[in-house]
Amino acid sequence: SAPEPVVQVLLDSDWASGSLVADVRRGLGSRPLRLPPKWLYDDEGSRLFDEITRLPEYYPTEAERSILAAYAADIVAACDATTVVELGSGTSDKTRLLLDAFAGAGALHRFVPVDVSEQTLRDAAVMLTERYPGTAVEAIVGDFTLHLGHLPEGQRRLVAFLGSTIGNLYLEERGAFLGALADSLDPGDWLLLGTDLVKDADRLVAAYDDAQGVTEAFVRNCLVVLNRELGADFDPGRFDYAPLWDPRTGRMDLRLRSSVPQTVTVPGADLVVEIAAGEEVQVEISTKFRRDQVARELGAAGFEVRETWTDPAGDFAVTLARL
Ligand code: AVJ
Repeated sequence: SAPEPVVQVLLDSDWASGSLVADVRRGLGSRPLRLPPKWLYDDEGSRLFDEITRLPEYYPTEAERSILAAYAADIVAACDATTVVELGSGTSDKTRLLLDAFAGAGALHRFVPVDVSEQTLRDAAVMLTERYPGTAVEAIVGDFTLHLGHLPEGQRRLVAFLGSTIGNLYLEERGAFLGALADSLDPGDWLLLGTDLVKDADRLVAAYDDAQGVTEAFVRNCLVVLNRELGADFDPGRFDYAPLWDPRTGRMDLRLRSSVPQTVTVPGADLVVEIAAGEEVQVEISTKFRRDQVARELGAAGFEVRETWTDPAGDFAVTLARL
């Protein structure tokens, strides 16, 4: 019979427990109002995000895929890893380009996908076990900001953090994350980081304000999550979608703006929130980088950039760095 993937569960499968309540208390209990983007990815949110990646305006997914398709063999040749860890792995769709190259070179001894979504991860782990028969698949249901200390040891590791997910973090959070990642790795281990690059404002705004309104539905879904998980009484119709490109911070800020003064109760977080007309809830940021900035932030955490690949248009970068 086919080998079984190993799945280690470090997260409570009950979404309403623990960190959602803490995040909501912190984010909606102070100003500016804020919700961490992690909670956008329930089943419906994951479905909507998948739809986003196929929108004509949303270039990052295709750009990164084209980089991995063109340079996966170069990435394998440039590093000496035999364990690949993927943070925020989802379905590991694009990652298969990388894994195929590692497996083709006989260098894929172990693959460790890490994701908060248990079912997606279990399904992916079964699929990957079948696709890479010589590879031990050791999945971790966990949060990449909390569970870096649980990464398996014993082989040279490459940690892949793709999709510009790092752009969801604020500058200080990126510093803390990269520092914690460096702490959990050994000197000589590798990081493969996907980052979306600064570009024309019109293209950036279009990528987050698509004509079909899929991104708007994705951002609004966070209110539905809070209503379901914490018994909140958000009326999504009383908020307008307000995406904003800030060239000074290099950020797309995705916000919901209250169109009326309103009182929202969130029983599960023991919270009553008075929201003024025009007041915004910050739901997600998507940082856009310059190449020197990527190198600087990696360097500050102790990583040394070895090589950077971009797509022909220069929209997206994949950076290989060594600790
Ligand atoms: C998954 C964080 C890379 O920032 O582009 C896409 C999320 N949000 N459209 C991004 C997202 C709205 C996406 N990341």
